[in-house]
Amino acid sequence: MTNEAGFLRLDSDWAPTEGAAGSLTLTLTNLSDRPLQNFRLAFTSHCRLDPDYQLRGANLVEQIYGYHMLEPPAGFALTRGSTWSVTADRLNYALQHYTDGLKSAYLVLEDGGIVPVASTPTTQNLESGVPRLEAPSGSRSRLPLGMPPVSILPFPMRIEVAGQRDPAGALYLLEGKHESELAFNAAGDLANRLFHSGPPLFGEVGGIACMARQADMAEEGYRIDFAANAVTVHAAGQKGFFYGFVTLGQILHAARDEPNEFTFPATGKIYDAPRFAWRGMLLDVARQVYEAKELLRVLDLLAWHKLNRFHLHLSDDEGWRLDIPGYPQLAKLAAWRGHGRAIPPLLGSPPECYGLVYSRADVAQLTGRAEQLFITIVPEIDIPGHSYSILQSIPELRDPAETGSYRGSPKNVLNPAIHKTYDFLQAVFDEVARLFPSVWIHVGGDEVSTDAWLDSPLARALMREHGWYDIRRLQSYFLHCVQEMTRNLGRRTGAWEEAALWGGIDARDSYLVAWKRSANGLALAEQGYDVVLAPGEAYYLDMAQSEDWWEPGASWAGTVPLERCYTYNPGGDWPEEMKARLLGVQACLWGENLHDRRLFDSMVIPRLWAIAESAWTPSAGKNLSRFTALHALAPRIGTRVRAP
Ligand code: TNX
Repeated sequence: MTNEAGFLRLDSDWAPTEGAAGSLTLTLTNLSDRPLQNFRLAFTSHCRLDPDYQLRGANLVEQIYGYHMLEPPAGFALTRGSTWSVTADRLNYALQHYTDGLKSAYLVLEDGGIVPVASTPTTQNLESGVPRLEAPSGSRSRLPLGMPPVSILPFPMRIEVAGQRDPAGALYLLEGKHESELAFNAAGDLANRLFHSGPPLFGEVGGIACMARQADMAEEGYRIDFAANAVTVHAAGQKGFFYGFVTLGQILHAARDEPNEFTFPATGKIYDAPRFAWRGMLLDVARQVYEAKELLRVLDLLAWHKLNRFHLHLSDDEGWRLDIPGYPQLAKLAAWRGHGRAIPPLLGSPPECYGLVYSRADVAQLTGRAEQLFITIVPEIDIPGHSYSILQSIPELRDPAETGSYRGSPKNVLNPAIHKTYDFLQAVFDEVARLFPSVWIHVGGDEVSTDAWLDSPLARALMREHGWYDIRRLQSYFLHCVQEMTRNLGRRTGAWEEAALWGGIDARDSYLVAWKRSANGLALAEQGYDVVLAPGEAYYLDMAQSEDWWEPGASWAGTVPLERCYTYNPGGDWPEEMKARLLGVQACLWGENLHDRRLFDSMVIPRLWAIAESAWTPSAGKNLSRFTALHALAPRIGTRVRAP
């Protein structure tokens, strides 16, 4: 690697054009001390050149998703201090935010050497600006009148408290049995990991005495009685005790940090139980890389807000994260992107090798921590679509007669007519089931371009054999086979809403996530499926929070400002008789726009806490101004929030 970082700069600008997706102009400036010749420019972006693109000033050498390699006209030299401009007309969509544009770039020299290029965020109409990295600001509002001065998020079902106690001492367990002790320790360890400064919230002696009493109530419910000498938590078992102690930890934390506004009550009661059994978050660890220790931190944040499902999206076109016995190519190739590798740099990744494989020890650590926090990690292997990384590393899974690409993208769909596909999947699900105790295994099923199978003679032969005329029938055939595998492993199948189409998977041991639009959830329930709602227009944390160009995020589902996220009422329009099919809700954080990790906090917080409140608190108990006053006290990723 030639070390000339900072000496080559790539600026990019997007200009809208009428009736088309606009044009993107790239300008490479040579600020180095030597002229450049015989080079190629590679860049990654979210938007792509459309199949009928037009380029001015360069030729397209290669394109794979948002990876593009351009070549200047023959004989072109980029002298010192000069610039080279290229304009691309016809993109695959009209850009809305800077994150739709360029994410990384580099040069490839004639001898194969790589030169780094600093790419600046894409502008719109050459208007300067800076990406918004921080959460939308605004000073913390005060609690609305009439609200009890306690800080609990998600807010409990019913609360009647009064008076106040000195919050200086820690909560300690004066009296409890094995189950409540475990729960107390789990809540205490959690609080210690989340809050490093200040005296601990949970301790062994001193401060606020807690007692735990077994009671007949819902598994995750609890009741807290506040009295001058002690606080008593009633619950049916560990989960309820845990949530009760977390509530006490939150109350104490706010009473110490914001004593003018919040108190630790002296008397009264809290009655609490969750609205939904499924309170989740999806994290896309395929498009971007998260080390196991970062995931531990996410688990802590989920647990502190009583979320109980962590959907790990472990595979996608751009990456694969597990080592599967018998298929070493996955850990060697599918897990990595880089220049000249089976998967090129994508979505902001550099020319150097970028990726990660979770070891068995990593997964054991994650599932162990999740169990302590009463979270189920739901693993997802996204098939048959979104499988480019698999196919690039195990080419035998392609029909050799399949050719070309579709709609400008490489083929990324597993072929249901190839026997080896099922041997492969059996090995994958065996290992997934060995690693993850979750009763649910999510198998994807979204966005399958069935065009991919049209030119596969093997796929056509399979259709003839079954007398099928519609190629899409193959998708449900495939998913049924996969469901059979997960069933034989003693697990239930999760999938995206498309798994209900064309002869959907068996509803008896599955659940589907409705993501395209909220109304689809009810339609699935009417077909007999258990449903998790994760509508893009309200619960996709990768959506931008305003229309501003400098706001990070995607826009296919519109913008998702905090208010929209908070006020969405899951199942609010469902008829009563269908509600039993609504398992709950989940936030989804997809990774296309998250190569800059500084964006994580502002994309996730506070919108995730808004979703946590809808997942837990009865809809009549929600209150946006109370939420706005409380969420600023919540911990963030890696830092403790300071009161403004
Ligand atoms: C749609 S949600 C997808 C993902 C993308 C996401 C971006 C779903 C099942 N598929 O592959 O990352 O949109 O918002």
